[in-house]
Amino acid sequence: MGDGDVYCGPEEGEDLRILSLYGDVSSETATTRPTPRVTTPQETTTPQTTTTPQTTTTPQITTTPTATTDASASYYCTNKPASGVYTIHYEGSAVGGVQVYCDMDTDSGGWIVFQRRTDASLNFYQNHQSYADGFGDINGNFWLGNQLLHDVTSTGQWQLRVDMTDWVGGVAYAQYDVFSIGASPGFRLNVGQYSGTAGDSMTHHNNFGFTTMDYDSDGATGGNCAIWLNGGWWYNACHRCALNGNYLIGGGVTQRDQGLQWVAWKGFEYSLKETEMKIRLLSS
Ligand SMILES: [Ca+2]
Repeated sequence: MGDGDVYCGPEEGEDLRILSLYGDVSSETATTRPTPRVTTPQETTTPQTTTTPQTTTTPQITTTPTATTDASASYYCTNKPASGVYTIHYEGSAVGGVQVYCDMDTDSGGWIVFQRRTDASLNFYQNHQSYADGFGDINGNFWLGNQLLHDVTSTGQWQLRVDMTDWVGGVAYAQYDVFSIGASPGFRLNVGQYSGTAGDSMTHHNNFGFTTMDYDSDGATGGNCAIWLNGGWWYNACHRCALNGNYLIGGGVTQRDQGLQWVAWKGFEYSLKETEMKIRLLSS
């Protein structure tokens, strides 16, 4: 949004309220949906037989209790043989589980990836329901879903990691050893204990709800940060990081508050090339 531009209402993105990869879902309710609305391949890209609960011959000697009702590490991305799509189970998940992308390469692996930006192919200017349910392609650009984030992080202590790349080969990350998301509709952010190389831009957003174009829970009294920055986020008034804005092809230095921003690393006038956000169980 350039200087002087003011978005006074939802008209600018009206068509996006029903725009998703799954057709018009605006009349549905969250309770009727069996799984997050993230597209997944028909077949997982990696073998599952060695890690699924029914493989009773596999000794689970690390952190995996056998009780299937316990939200334990076995339900998430631990002990997977390689990065890829896996079915996980957790308290509140759909019958049959939910497919997620596990990052098994970064810092010893075990990460559930819940956001990825690599190009401009997916519009992240989505409404509250879409962010709750998730959208996109789990092997490409996607948001896994706020309801899943809440369900999963409600039990145990979780880490958040954000991996980022710039346009000249630079990489940086931010990690937080405290991370959980509150219940719908607020999906309030609880984050803390930063470490990493990118600088801490997330603590600024701690304790704020998730604001979308149609749900304002930010710290800005004069308007809606999700409209100003073109994507849902846990805005304060408004941001020190915002990774769900419009993807700017070519990226790099841009107008203030545009694109994918991590201010502690690149300032307010730089849009990143790639981002991934992921969570890992720190302790049950
Ligand atoms: Ca506001």
